[in-house]
Amino acid sequence: MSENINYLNVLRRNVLSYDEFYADYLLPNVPVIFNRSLVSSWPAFDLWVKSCKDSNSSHIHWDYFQDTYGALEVTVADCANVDSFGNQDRRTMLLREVISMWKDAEGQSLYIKDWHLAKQLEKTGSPSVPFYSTPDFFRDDWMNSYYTSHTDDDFRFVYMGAKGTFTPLHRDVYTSYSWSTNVYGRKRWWFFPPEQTPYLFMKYRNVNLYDVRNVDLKDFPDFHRATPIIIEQEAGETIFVPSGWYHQVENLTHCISINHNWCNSVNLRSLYTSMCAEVIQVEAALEDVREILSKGQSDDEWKLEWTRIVQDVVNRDAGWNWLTFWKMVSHALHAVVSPGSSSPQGVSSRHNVFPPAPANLRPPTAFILEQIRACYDDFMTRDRRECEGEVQEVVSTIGSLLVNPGYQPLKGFAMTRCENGDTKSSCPGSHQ
Ligand SMILES: O=C(O)CCC(=O)C(=O)O
Ligand SMILES: [Fe+2]
Repeated sequence: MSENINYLNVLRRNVLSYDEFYADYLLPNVPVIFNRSLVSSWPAFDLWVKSCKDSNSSHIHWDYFQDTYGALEVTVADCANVDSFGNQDRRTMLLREVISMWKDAEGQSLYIKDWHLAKQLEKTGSPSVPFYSTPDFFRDDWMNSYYTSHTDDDFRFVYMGAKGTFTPLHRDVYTSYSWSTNVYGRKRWWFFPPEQTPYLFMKYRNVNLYDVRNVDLKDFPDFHRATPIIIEQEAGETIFVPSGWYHQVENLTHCISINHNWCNSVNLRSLYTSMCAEVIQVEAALEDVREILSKGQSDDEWKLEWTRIVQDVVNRDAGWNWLTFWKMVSHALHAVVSPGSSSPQGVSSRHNVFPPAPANLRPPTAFILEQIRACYDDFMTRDRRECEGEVQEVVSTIGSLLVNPGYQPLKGFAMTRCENGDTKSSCPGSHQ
């Protein structure tokens, strides 16, 4: 493994315009690090970190964490223990329990991950100060815009761990992007461009490498061909993690970071493809269920039930399915073609903490529509049973909006029926 020098000269950049970020990093899908000026207005730096002027050093403001967030639940990964699926063991603890262990120099392998702090504070209506805001480059974020306004979940996280804790090699969920800002401490990152993904997998097995610092070349014989970008991220710096790049992260000191997983029109096709792959995987795993279902029922009955079961399992396994994907797209598309109007049909709205990005902080409208249309057109070629019920309602609206951006769906959109009794999509270009 040798370091990839091709990207290094463009990696650290001062704050740019959105158009430069879009052209130089989002579209080519390559990483970049921004300096502290991107996030200089964040209260977290003052609230969470105490500077000692005399020694010109700083440390984590533990008392603030204890007093303000101590009673909150956090998910803690134990970096020293791997479960039977090859993931770090996870458990739920109160923040104050973890901090008191750290104060006693215990629990050095514990790493607080995926802590939904912003969501927790919003839920409890906490009067505490908002600790950060999303940098402009990352506001065109369809995942958080949809999830925060329509579900109880989100992809906005805080990470906190002692020196030596780490996140094993992975690709972000659904090939989403991430961005990650170090509020305190230093991290080392390894980045592998997507074309090097095959070097990170076992020969003949669909298992990726766990720790790039400890590789058995008998199991991963092509790993020596990999040329990762290795960088050290300082406090205050923000990293953009492109879509589909495998990466590993190690905390070189005690660290606190804030990160989001996110997506938009630029990586939408990649998310769509990852959903198709997830469906294939679940179908293969449920082959015996398929056999049982197919016995004694008409083709149409069992196939519809089978599709529903697969979508249900995809949802439980990956955290979303076609319905969520298309609702998210619908939410974003609505904001592009008819900003200011109410949410699309089939989607209930609630308090909007993450509004869709304004036009100057997103790609050109024609590009956005083109990306959605590509996914839509492909979806229309898939088994029509995936587009039934609520999915059909949402996808129909998307189809209509793509053709006629001023389209206003009627309440209770009617499904048409084929002569043989099948439900049939009434979206333009439906799969028939
Ligand atoms: O900071 C970490 O440990 C992991 C962060 C990460 O994987 C990400 O932001 O995508
Ligand atoms: Fe990641």
